[in-house]
Amino acid sequence: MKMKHVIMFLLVLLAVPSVSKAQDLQLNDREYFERQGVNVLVFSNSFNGGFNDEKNSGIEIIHHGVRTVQGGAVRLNNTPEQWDLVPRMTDRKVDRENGSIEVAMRYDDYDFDSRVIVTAKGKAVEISVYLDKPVPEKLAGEAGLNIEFLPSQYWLKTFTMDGRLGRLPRYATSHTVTRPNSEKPRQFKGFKTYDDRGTNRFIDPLPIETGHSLSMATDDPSRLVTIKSDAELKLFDGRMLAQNGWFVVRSILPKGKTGKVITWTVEPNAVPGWIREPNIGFSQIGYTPEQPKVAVIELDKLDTPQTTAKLMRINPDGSTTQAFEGAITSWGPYFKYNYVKFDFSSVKTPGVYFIQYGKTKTNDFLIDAHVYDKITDATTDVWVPIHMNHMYVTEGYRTWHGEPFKEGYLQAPESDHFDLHRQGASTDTKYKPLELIPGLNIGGFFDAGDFDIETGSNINVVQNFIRTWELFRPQRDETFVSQKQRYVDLHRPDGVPDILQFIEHGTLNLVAQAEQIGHMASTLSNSVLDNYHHLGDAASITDGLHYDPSLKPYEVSADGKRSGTPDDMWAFTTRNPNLDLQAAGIFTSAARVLRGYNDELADRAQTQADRLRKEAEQLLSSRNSRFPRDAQAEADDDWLTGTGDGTTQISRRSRFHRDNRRPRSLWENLDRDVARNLQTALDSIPMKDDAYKQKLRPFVQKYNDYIKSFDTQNPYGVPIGLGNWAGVNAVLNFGITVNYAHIYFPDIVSKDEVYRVANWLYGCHPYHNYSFVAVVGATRPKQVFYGNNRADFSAIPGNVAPGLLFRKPDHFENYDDWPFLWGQNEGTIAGNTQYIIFGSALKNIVNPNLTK
Ligand SMILES: [Ca+2]
Ligand SMILES: [Ca+2]
Ligand SMILES: [Ca+2]
Repeated sequence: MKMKHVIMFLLVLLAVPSVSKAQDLQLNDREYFERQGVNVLVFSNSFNGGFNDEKNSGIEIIHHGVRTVQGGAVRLNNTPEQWDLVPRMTDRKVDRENGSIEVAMRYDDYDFDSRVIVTAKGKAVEISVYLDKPVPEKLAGEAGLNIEFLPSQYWLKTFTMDGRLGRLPRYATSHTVTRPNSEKPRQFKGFKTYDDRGTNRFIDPLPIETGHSLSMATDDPSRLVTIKSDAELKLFDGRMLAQNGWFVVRSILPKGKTGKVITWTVEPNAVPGWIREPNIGFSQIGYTPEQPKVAVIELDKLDTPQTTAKLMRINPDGSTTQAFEGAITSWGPYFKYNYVKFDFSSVKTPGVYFIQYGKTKTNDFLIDAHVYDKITDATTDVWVPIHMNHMYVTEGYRTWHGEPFKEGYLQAPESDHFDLHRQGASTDTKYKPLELIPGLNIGGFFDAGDFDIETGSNINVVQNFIRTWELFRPQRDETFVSQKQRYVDLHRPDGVPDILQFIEHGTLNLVAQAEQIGHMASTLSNSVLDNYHHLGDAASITDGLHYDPSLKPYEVSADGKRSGTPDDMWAFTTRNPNLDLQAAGIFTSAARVLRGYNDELADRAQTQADRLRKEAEQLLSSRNSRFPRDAQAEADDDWLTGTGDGTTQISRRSRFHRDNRRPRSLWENLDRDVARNLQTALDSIPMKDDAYKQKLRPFVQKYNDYIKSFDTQNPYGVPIGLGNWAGVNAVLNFGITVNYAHIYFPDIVSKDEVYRVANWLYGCHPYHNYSFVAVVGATRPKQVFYGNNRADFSAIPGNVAPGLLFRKPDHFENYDDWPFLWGQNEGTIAGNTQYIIFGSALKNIVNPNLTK
């Protein structure tokens, strides 16, 4: 045996006893219960994200490879919403001897503690709730043991409750009651997710069924889960309150009792001998003839790898022939799966192909010199114009949205905010709290799946468009934009390059902020939570009428211009000179770009740039300044204004030395961390002489080693993030730097490296092989994204998903039938415009004549 084979053989030997010997659930080394086809996780992920209930936490079941059950915990609502209170995990104990995991959780708002113990019992787990003190009076009848089932994996399937038959509905149509607001457990920070229209009552869903023995998905062995309890089980449909709700099973905790108060026996069915289908990762865009072509195949750890795979060609007459057969090579284990590779780089004949690995065939894809030609078109022609705020946006017969926020923006009062913003005690403006700040309802881009203008993101957007314009001058004109009519029409050329119009649109809002407020707002955002989670036409988020507190809620003034409904958006205006400095940089470069196209706006931008820069410098340098200096803001300002020089420029993420607050030089930063700082150095090359470029060479060499280091870190050769928001921004950053390193130093960073990130984005990644970009040219893009049309299980073309969300301890996930997890499916305006730079650079490398 060759060494590699010996290792493979040993791995198989090691893997077998721990999983397949016993068909009972076992507590494994990664601290979850496992049998073939079933993983039961107990607070491997706890409720501690930035947005309360992210449907990612508590007791979870990964059932035949799909995380279909989560949210198992003591909860205070029949069907918890995102902003309902979540318990804080105060302790977690793993008891290997008894095969159990104990979790202590606490609701600080109600001084309420409980413990949940999950114990393996044969093929089932027993879930028990223990109380040392009875349920607090206020929560009696409200606190219960809940667990949630993923609607898209359970709808249309059959269930039984105590033998009675039912079918889980595709759409929410069960029953609700209303109850007095005084009975509702408080929501996150006291916000309200609902507008009760003056009734003073909230909606409470009624159960679809109740009983003591529930089987979910009796018609699908891979989803069948049975729950039995002496306590009453209630089955609810969480979508009655919120489109992102799940099916909920719940037992109310008894009043006045302590000790073991509820026990459930939960048995997820396992399909005998189940082995996950191989996930063949490849680029759904396809490949150019000369580029490397390596499929990464993700295998169940119990699967035996094939020795070869085939590349099949689909001929123009519809017949299929074998184009290539090649060896499968082992990469090895990465988290829970095993990885092998199939290299078919030698196939260079243009055509339509698919991969055949054992019995698994992929969908078809192209090998052709032009596969990258259109990769940014959906993003620039469709996604970006649809996200233009304060405009009516139309496409053919369809109106994407009317003109939003016609009543403008009010000065935010001192407040905490549900989207992680804050308005300090001082407004730092001449406006009184809730006074109208004129002129802000112009220009700007919706943030992401929500509709606010995050100033920092909008600065990034304009910066990304300016970089794209100055580097590639794309003349593409597919969008009609009339600022006078406040009207955007897709696929209607108007004689002006669209990128220029996007720069203008972003600048219009940012300059208005500087002029009207005097400095940059942190955000222009919703004032009430009940219109923040809006899904639908952006123009209907607010009533378009000025808020007048002298009127009663829902009352409209006689002249039809004012209403008593407090729905107007707010401007958060606490001053941040670092943000002002960033804006000043943008204004200088926007003025440069807009000169000759919109001179009036160019002048206004330059005026604000000069004023903001001067005032920001004063604020930052004054001895008793309450503002810490932000090196990134200065670096961006340097780059954008073209004033950076290689000796004083500061890297994007570096910080000042603590001791003397002296900025580190670029070279010091490159010495410390070339991966983080090379992009800044590359951006300056056009302004520098040859000596600068020569001095950079050894750092580019080091960066090339860094690129190659990913080949041993994971099977996919790109940086893979493990955070609570999947890592597409880091991957795009990496891709942009690789592209630029290749453009300026092709003898060091070879052209082969620029395809790494493209492969990852377009389908060569864990979990599934769909393209993360809803892009032109891909055979199988993702179908659902967390865009503002997510309630329709749809996508806005050109969106870029964050991608693979990591769930501890070993699970990567990207749902493509459930759009509502923002950490894996929400494209953002900053990320999508970053993608335009990445894509423009890649197109330009592959086909230099393309973008002009
Ligand atoms: Ca936002
Ligand atoms: Ca245009
Ligand atoms: Ca209003």
